[in-house]
Amino acid sequence: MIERLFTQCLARPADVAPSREDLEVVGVFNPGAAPWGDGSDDVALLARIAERPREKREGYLALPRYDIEADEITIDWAPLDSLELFDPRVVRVKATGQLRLTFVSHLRFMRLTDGRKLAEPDLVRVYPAQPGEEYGIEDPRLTPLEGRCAITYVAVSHHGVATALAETTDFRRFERRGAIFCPENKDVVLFPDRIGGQYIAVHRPNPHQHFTPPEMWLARSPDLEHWGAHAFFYSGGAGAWDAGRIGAGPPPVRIDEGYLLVYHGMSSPLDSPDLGVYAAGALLLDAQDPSRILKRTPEPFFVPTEDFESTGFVSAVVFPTGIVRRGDEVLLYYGAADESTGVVGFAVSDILSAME
Ligand code: MAN
Repeated sequence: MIERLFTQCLARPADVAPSREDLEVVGVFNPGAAPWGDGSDDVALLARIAERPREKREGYLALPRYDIEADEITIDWAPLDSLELFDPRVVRVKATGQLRLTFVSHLRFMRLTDGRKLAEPDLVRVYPAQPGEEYGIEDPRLTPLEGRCAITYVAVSHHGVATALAETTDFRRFERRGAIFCPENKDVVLFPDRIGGQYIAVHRPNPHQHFTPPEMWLARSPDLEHWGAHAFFYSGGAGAWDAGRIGAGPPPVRIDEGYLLVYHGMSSPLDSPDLGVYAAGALLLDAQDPSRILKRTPEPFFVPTEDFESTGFVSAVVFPTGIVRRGDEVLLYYGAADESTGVVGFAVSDILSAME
């Protein structure tokens, strides 16, 4: 493992105001990040805020969701014996066999000064607004692209987990452009440049029939809305640290040697009750043909070590979703233990030297 240049916890649930007094924030995590772009060292974050009701009812579990028509969070109270509980985040409704979340997420724009200090934690709130978003909007990735910032985000509903596109030019307005990858597909990130005239995305289909563990795929588009030329890209080998679950982290960044793609992985298989440890590795991709993997870190270079990464809503998770390059350093913005947001610095040269 390589040395961290610094680590800082930027925000915990207690630092964030809930949407309503009867709700508690259980997570401020998995943020997208981009340079503010006004000549300062400021960074824009778009963080995921997960909430659930404060009230507890004996024998019941609260299943929050967003009522799109009423434009507010509403709670379904489910008798405990009607549910299968196997994960702090998701439960299965026995009668239908379908999953529900124990929280509902929205997004908040925030401003960091110097990339490391949370100056404005509550600039603008973005709530679910479409039927495909009723169980929440999650894990946004920000990609500076052709003078604006493209946003890919996860839209969860009873139709499943899809990925949608939005864009912003001022880190205040969130202009939706609709679903771009149908369920089940998330951890979608965009390359910051067109390559061969086309936009490129890394995506992570999650097949219901498990002929394979989850894999990362590449797709191409002329306009960011129509995606095709789907091709397998990368998955961890049998028994590897990234064999069980895998997905792109932040969008790839251009460095002299090609594109650096940071991704998350975990060794436990999808249907295992053991959640294991979420850690991050990196791939170096050819700049002209990013489907060519030039090098990779055989082991994760970023694993949970700090208290706020080791203990939380889901323990032992570092989940990078934002990246800002500063010369030979990258700042990684990440979800810690599915609860807090951190920033960590690495030297690009150290990441490259850990690769084979
Ligand atoms: C997984 C986790 C949760 C998330 C759901 C739906 O269970 O990543 O945090 O809410 O998927 O996206």
